[in-house]
Amino acid sequence: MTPENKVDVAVYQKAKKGNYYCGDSYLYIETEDEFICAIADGLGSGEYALESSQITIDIIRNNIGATVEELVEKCNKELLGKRGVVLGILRLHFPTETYSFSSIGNIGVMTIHNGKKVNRNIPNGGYLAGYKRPFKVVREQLLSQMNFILFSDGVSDEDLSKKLFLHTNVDDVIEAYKQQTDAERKDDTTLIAIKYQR
Ligand SMILES: [Mn+2]
Repeated sequence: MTPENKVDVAVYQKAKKGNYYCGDSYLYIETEDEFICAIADGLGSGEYALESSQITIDIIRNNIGATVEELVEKCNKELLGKRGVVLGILRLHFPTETYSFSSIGNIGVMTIHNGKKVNRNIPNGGYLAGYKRPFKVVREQLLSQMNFILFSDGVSDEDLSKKLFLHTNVDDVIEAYKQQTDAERKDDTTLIAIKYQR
């Protein structure tokens, strides 16, 4: 984090046991006006799963400034005829002090304030593969200090212990996660710890 940044990030990522490719892709970018973070998980695993998840992430990278709604729709369009993906996008918008997120399929988004979960996303069912589908976007006020966790479905419910929420430092969140979870993964696993401070 440079002094101008408002957001700290730390990432844990590991491929499914025995796989060379991790089918999960992610990105995070901070600009003057916003911070955006996304995880895309290609259906199945291996090379084709990775291709679809990378296409999705590239679209988001090339459309900074777009709303979460616009990004989900753009990604969906580009995935027609390709392996489907599940997608989670979190966007912090500094000028309006709001955050918004959406999850299509099994990407978890959690918001944490003062060591307590504020919000666990209600994922929209299904996945993106080019077909029009309705989806919800949650939009809330951004408080002066908040933590967020984005994670793919390689993260189990038991893995999300209370301990993770007590840490505000992002490196401590990742360290706590590593200590309590198995080194061998049953599925591709991505967990991103995010801290916002005004
Ligand atoms: Mn997965």
